[in-house]
Amino acid sequence: GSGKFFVGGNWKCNGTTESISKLVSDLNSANLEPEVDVVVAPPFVYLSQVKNSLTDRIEISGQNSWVGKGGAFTGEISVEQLKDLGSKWVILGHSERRHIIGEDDQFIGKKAAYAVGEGLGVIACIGEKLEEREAGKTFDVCYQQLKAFADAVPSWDNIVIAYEPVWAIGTGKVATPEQAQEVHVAIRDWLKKNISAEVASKTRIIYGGSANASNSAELAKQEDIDGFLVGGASLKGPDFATIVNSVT
Ligand code: G2H
Repeated sequence: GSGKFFVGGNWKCNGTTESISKLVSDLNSANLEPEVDVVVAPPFVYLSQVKNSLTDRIEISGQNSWVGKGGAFTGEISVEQLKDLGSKWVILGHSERRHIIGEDDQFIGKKAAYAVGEGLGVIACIGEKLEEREAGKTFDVCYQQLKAFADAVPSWDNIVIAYEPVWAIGTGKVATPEQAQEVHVAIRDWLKKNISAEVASKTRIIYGGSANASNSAELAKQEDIDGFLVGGASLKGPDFATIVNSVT
């Protein structure tokens, strides 16, 4: 793998004041391997609650951010506001935003460029749909989404790539370690050819899509899997801790 193992919990649009308070207290009492970067992404409205109650051992991420400086953009949250509340990261290009909300490659690239420029780390998500995999287009789709990030961002220092095959997201149908490894290698090769050997070897490539406490250890053994972006299983503190501790 490349650098420190990285595990993010993407809480998506889940939780209440009460359930999040329970989750935070479970995370605060969990034993987490020291050699892992751990990040959670609560819904915006709970960011302050989480920041004010969660151990500093775990960093905070936004689940999205506005494409530029804040202002008259009803319903949006700016990078500046995320930073103000203590976020170090933002998730961009998640498939739910691509395919349900309709964000396209260029818009996502611009968002990433702005966030990176303002000093926020970006968890840059890419991944193919089932029909694209079945049509043999997995690499093409991933390369196109990667290129949109690459064309826009000024630097790769603060970017983690999350490979999330859409058919594995929230479906319980996790990619096999071999399927994930194959794409992670392809992503690293793409970075080597198109950015630099240094970026290819330093950039963490994490896996997302039905990662859980029972399958993370096998996936984490793969040479090019540098961590996880976890949805459903990140809502349970002990399960999330198990995934964090699956570092090899
Ligand atoms: C993929 C993942 C987290 P889940 O979206 O980003 O969610 O683990 O629920 O498949």
